[in-house]
Amino acid sequence: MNEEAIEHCSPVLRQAQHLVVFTGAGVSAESGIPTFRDALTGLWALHDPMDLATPAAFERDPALVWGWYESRRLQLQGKEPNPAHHALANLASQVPRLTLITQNVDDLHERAGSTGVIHLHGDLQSPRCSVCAAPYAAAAELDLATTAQADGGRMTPPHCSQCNSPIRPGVVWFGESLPEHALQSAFEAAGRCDLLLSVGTSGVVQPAALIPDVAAQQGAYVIHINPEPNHGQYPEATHIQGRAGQILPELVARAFG
Ligand code: BV8
Ligand code: ZN
Repeated sequence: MNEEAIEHCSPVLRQAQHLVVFTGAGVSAESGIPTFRDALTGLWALHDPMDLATPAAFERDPALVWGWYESRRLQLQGKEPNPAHHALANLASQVPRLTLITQNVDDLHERAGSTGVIHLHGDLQSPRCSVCAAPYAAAAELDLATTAQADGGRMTPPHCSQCNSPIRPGVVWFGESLPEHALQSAFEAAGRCDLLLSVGTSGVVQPAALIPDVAAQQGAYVIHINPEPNHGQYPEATHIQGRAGQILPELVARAFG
């Protein structure tokens, strides 16, 4: 673990007045949720997420796309928040102001106790009608084994009770705009904060990847936590190399005792 970097960053965290935390799939990796960069496994090994996470894919084969998202939503029920999620939930009571922005579509931040989480890419828990956007209460339990095996993971999406159109996952697909209010709030917070902590993101997906830049450009201190060596996406940032589940609890303990 980056002893020196943690030593250097803990006083910065202790003095933060408005902290923005920006998370990616890496913060959920230690909960057993594969990141986007991990290869898909099992039934989905033949597919590239980029091919499935698009409006065209849903248009072309709604059952394949709905089956993929249902399998991810239901797998999530067996997962728990990890020490990184808990450290971030704990941090909210230690700093004067914390804004948590996530690219993730899981609900692990909320299940660890974080509130007011800004989901830039939607979430798996809020399917809606693909035409009139009426919310759809997804089946709490579903015997994933039988449904998934039924037809190579394909599951016919339910239909809207209002207009009978197919229900779609409540996530933002590639090529779709991000929710206006969420993006606006995220840019505003990044534009005002004095410290931005980026955790477990490859910084590839736009426009979310601009958030740390917006903070750095207005003079905020930016820290990245990632096990990969610094990919140079944000050269002016401080990089703590390591796993979020290990680094975050240590950083918070060092900063607040
Ligand atoms: C938009 C929901 C425009 C779905 C997601 C060409 C064609 C079409 C579009 C584009 C194009 N070129 C660029 C674009 C724009 C595109 C984009 O950015 N593409 C990329 C791939 C180049 N963006 C979009 O399409 C966005 N919309 O631009 O709209 C527009 C404008 C006007 C009008 C109409 C349209 C929409 C993007 C949202 C896509 N949806 N998710 C779903 O989940 O299925 S994004 C998806 O990928 C995830 O949600 C996540 O946000 C993202 C992956 O990023 P990360 O979170 O960083 O995860 P990743 O796996 O990459 O990295 C994990 C990191 O964790 C690694 O660095 C790893 O080292 C680290 N790690 C691993 N273990 C740990 C760890 N870190 C800490 N601890 C550990 N233990
Ligand atoms: Zn409808």
